[in-house]
Amino acid sequence: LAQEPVPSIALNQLGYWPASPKEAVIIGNINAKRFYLLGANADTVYKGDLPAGRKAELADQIVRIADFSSFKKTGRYKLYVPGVGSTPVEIQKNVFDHLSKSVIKAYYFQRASMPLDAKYAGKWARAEGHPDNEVLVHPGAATSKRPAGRKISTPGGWYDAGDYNKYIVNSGITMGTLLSAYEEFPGHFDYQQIDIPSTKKGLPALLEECLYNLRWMLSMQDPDDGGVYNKCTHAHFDGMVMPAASRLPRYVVAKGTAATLDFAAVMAQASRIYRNQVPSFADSCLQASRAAYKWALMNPAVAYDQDQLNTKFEPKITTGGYGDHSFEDEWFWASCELYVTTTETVYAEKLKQWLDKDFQIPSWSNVHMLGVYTLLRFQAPWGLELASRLLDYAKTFVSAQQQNPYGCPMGNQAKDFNWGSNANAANQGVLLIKAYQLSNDRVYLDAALSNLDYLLGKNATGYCFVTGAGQKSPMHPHHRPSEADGITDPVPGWLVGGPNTGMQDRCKYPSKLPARAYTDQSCSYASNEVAINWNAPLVYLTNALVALKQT
Ligand code: G3I
Ligand code: 9MR
Repeated sequence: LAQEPVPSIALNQLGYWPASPKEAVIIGNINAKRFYLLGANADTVYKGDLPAGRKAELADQIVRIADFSSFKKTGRYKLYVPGVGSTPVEIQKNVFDHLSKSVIKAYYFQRASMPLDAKYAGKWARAEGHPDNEVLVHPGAATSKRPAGRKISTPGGWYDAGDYNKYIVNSGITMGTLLSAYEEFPGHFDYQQIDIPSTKKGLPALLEECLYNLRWMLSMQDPDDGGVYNKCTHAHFDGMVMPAASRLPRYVVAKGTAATLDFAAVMAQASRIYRNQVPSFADSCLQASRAAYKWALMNPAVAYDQDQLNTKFEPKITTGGYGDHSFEDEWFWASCELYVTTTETVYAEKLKQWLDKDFQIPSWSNVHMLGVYTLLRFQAPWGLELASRLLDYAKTFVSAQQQNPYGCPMGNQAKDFNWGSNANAANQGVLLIKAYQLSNDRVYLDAALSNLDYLLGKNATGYCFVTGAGQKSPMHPHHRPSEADGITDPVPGWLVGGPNTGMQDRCKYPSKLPARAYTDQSCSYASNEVAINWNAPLVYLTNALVALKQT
């Protein structure tokens, strides 16, 4: 018999802005009719009624929302529900300030090909891993000028996730999201101080960190034809070892259309952003982008199909595939970025073909929306139409929020809970921020905030899904350095994948229900891994909120 779950309180463990909606979710079949906010001396500073319980189907929980939005006084309180217990609540204007930096700092911890110095990395200092200066051209990627077994150099960049491989497709959406955050809120990032090494005086921390991955990406382009390799990888996933202990051969594998167009998009965007501060780098980016786009024109639909390649070439490669088979979204995104950067009509003509495509929250396999965001940012000719469609789309998330038992847009449908579901919540947040900027209607901002509440603890699992943040956060992410370093605390600032109905690993999950299919065990790569593309929308969301200051 399933045990009756212990009643609990799920809320944003980092806290709430004084001016924003404030909700906690009381989970369980309880008798209490009221909840209380207690001050430092256990004095009641606020009390509110609890509504009747509501069944949350996707978690099989009875939930009640404790709404204390009208209480606006800053301070540190306890939320108390008789028969359930109490939990701390913070109300401050700065509740997301530290988080907005630590989710960026996370990328520094992920750097390949350099040691992490204790000056920056603290107790997570470590030796260099993967110099990647002698990477083999895999037979599936061989050309006459770069035959199989030729050694090339492709150092630096960030490890993708809990593994030590570097994938262009996933770097694409990651860079697009991070660079877009910068382009939307330059004033905020220009003054942000983050403790990472500086290579260029005056370069904002976010751009400094992004530069590290952009330089790696540039080295993944074949200078002879402009095509871009899908990944720099071991043949197989490593065991749970530190980077320096992972020494098996590295390969660059087949070029592909998705990788090459994602690369073209990112480099076109980078060439705008680094133009003033690092002009020669900006020139190289634009040149690389154009060359990649040309390769794609000649190779418009080359999928990376790892199973297929493994029937033809040795060694077989079994690391992440990121095997995308539809390219319209990559064509659109690359054309948008090149159009905005160069204003050349060829790119405008191209992107027009896909302007009418339905909107979807971005994912590594669907980057269409990144193009839309860029067109809107630069007030491209189609801006009005796109803006009104974006607001219509954003409204669907607002109504999802109104229907959701936990009060967030995230999690009304089982399909919200796929591999990396937490990134859906963050990407919905990014979209809602855009809707807020376009309309100035606070309802969108509040919906974005409520998805951040979801990620920081107001969810069916009660976890704050970011390492090192909140009272109950993942301690055993599927992240090789965190697992192998002998340090109790995982590397901080990382969003884990989150509940995943697929449960594709062989871990034991406490529940198989969509909203609760999460387990804080390092075996759980399907629910508890970290990844650069999942952190990126959280970087965007948290920094946008801090920049907008509607506290
Ligand atoms: O495309 C199908 C769709 O048609 C179907 O309706 C749906 C229902 O399950 O599945 C879709 O495929 C999913 C695919 O992602 C595309 O979204 C697969 O089930 C799912 O298993 C697959 O998960 C990917 C996972 O790798 C396994 O390949 C994740 O998106 C992706 O984020 C993850 O990425 C890994 C890298 O390979 C290696 N590094 C770590 C990284 C994070 O876990
Ligand atoms: O560690 C790997 C993780 O980064 C990937 O997301 C995941 C899915 O591709 O695979 C993990 O590796 C596992 C492999 O697929 C199966 N054997 C156990 C590996 C975990 O240590």
